Amino acid sequence: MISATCVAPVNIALIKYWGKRHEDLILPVNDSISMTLSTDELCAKTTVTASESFETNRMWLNGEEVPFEGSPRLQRCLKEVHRLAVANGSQKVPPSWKIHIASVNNFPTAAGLASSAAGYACLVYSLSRLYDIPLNEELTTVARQGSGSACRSLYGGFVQWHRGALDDGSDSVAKQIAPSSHWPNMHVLILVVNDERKKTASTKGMQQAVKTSQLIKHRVDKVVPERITQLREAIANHDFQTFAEITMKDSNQFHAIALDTFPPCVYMNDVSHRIVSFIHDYNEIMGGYHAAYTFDAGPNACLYVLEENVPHLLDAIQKVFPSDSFDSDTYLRGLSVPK
Ligand code: 2P0
Repeated sequence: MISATCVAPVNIALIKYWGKRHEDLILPVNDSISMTLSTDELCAKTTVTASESFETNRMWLNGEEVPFEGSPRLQRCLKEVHRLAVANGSQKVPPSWKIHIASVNNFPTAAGLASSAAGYACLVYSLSRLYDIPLNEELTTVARQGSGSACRSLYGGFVQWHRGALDDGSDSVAKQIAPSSHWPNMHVLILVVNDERKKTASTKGMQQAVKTSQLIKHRVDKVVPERITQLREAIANHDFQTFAEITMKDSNQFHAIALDTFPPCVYMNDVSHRIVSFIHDYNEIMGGYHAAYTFDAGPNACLYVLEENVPHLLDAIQKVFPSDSFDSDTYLRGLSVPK
């Protein structure tokens, strides 16, 4: 018997991935950029074990068994890992041995908090340790085939997922732009508005968007390429003003596309929109961008803020959104201030 245990954090996109050009290979229609959070906060922890005595491949998520054979994505990841093990000449695990996977998230699953990104990144990285495969761009193509955004969680700091041009997806890889030490005072506050499972899963939502949204074509051709260049420059120069503006605009455009999808996908709720207004008012009072919001496929807010501005912002949030101003199933709390 042989085992490996790893932890992988979530990543929060600054320029969003939304839409595929190939469903099975998970090839995106546009590049995206994210920041990976620190491992002490929102993360997945996975143990993979291979044994001669296991009769089938099995997986447990948060203690409950999930059907391994019923998940083409899990099977594809394992198949790709086997392929890389052969290509790398690794003989650590005999090919006939079956594996057991046990994974836990320390945050709500499928509530728009990037659980599949951390989950598949963690699975693929744990398998790479088990099979003795190096962490490199090729490994990101394996995580990508579990869940698109997972390829970005294999690296820390600021990461770009390149859409690539090839039909086989071999150039659709994640690359680190800068490690977290490059901008150590960049923090993220996560305001949990609602931790229920989202109504429209991302995979389905983006499929519908590609089919029905007219805005998505404009975004892919005319908007994202320029934003990628500008955001990379802003990160390189520690330029929070440009960083904040691009991040907020890209979140808004992603949700505009969700609404332009037919039937529409509504991920943000009234509390989310109140947070957007609050951040704009706050920035106006402060005389410049001191905080930037971004929302994924759910109502929860991620706020980017520099460390020196965290106490003041938290204080303002607590004044404007006292916890008793929400009904029982809607609440808001500052969850993390990771590095
Ligand atoms: C992102 N999201 O860039 C965007 C922004 C949600 C909103 O990546 O179908 O769970 O497994 O590739 O990766 C969510 O999509 O979808 C996502 P699949 P995934 O983070």
